[in-house]
Amino acid sequence: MTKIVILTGAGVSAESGLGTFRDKDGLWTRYDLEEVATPEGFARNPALVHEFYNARRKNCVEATPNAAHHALARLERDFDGPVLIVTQNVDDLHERAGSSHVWHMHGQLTRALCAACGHRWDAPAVMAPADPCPACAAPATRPDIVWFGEYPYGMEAIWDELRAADLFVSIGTSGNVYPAAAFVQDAARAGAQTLELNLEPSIGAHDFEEVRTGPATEIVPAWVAQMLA
Ligand code: BV8
Repeated sequence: MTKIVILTGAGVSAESGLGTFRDKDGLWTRYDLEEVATPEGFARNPALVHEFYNARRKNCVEATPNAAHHALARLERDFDGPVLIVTQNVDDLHERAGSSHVWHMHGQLTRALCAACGHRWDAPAVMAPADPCPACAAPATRPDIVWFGEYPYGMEAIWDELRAADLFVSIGTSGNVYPAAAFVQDAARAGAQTLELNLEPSIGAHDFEEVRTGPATEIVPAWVAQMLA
C-alpha cells in the first residue's frame, strides 16, 4: 500500500486569492514579519497582530478552494492508499475542498488560543486583545497560529509519517521556513520518492528527484489524474 505525504504552502492557495509571503507584493513585503508573526511582536503590540489576522481570517472566509485543493481531496478519496496533507497554511481551503486528513503544523486562522491557560476554541471573525478566554476569563487570547520561534504542532507525528512515506510531494512552498523545508530530506533519507510541484523551482528543488513547474491549478490536477490512472 503506497503511503503519500504531501506538504503544502501558500502557493497552493495563491490562485484562491490568498496572498503568499515572499512573492512580489507578498505578505512579508507589506508587513514586518517580526511585528506580526512572532511572540515578541504580539507582546509589543497585540492589537496590530490581531488586526493582521482578522484581515487574513476575512480574506479566508471570502476565498474559495481552487482546482488544486479539489484535486488533492479527490486523491485522498480515490487513491488506493493513505494520503496525508501536512500544511504550513493557516487557511481552511483543504478542508473546504473535502480533504479530511489535514495537519496544520503552523496552526489555523479558524482557531483561538488562550496564552494564559492553553484553552482552544473556534475563533470569532474579529479578535481583540481584551477578549476574555471562555475558560479562564483572562484577557490573554491570541490566534492559534505558530509564530517564528515557536515549535510547530505535531512534529513527532509528522517525522514518523515522513519516515514511513513511500512518496513525499511538496506543493506551493518556497522552502524558506524550517523545519518544513527539511521534510524532503527527512523523507528521502527514509527511502521515499520525492516530487516538487511549484510555480518555479524552490530553494530546495535540488533535493527532489523530480520537479514540475507551473500553476498549482494546472500541475496538481494533472499529477493527481496520473496517480489515479
Ligand atoms: C521553530 C504562521 C524550533 C504565520 C509561519 C532551522 C531549523 C529549525 C528552525 C529554524 C531553522 N532556521 C531558522 C529557523 C527559525 C524559523 C525559520 O525557519 N525562519 C526562516 C525565515 C529562516 N523557523 C521557526 O521559527 C519555526 N519554529 O523553528 O521551532 C524548532 C527547531 C527544530 C525543529 C523543530 C522546531 C516556526 C516557523 C513557523 C512560522 N509561522 N506561519 C502565518 O501564516 O501568519 S511560517 C510562514 O512561512 C507561513 O506559514 C508560510 O506557510 C510559511 C512558508 O512560506 P511558504 O508557504 O513557502 O510561502 P512563500 O510565499 O514563501 O512561497 C510561496 C511559494 O509558492 C513560492 O515558491 C511560489 O513560487 C509558489 N507559488 C506562488 N504561486 C503559485 C505557487 N505555486 C504554485 N502555483 C501558484 N499559483
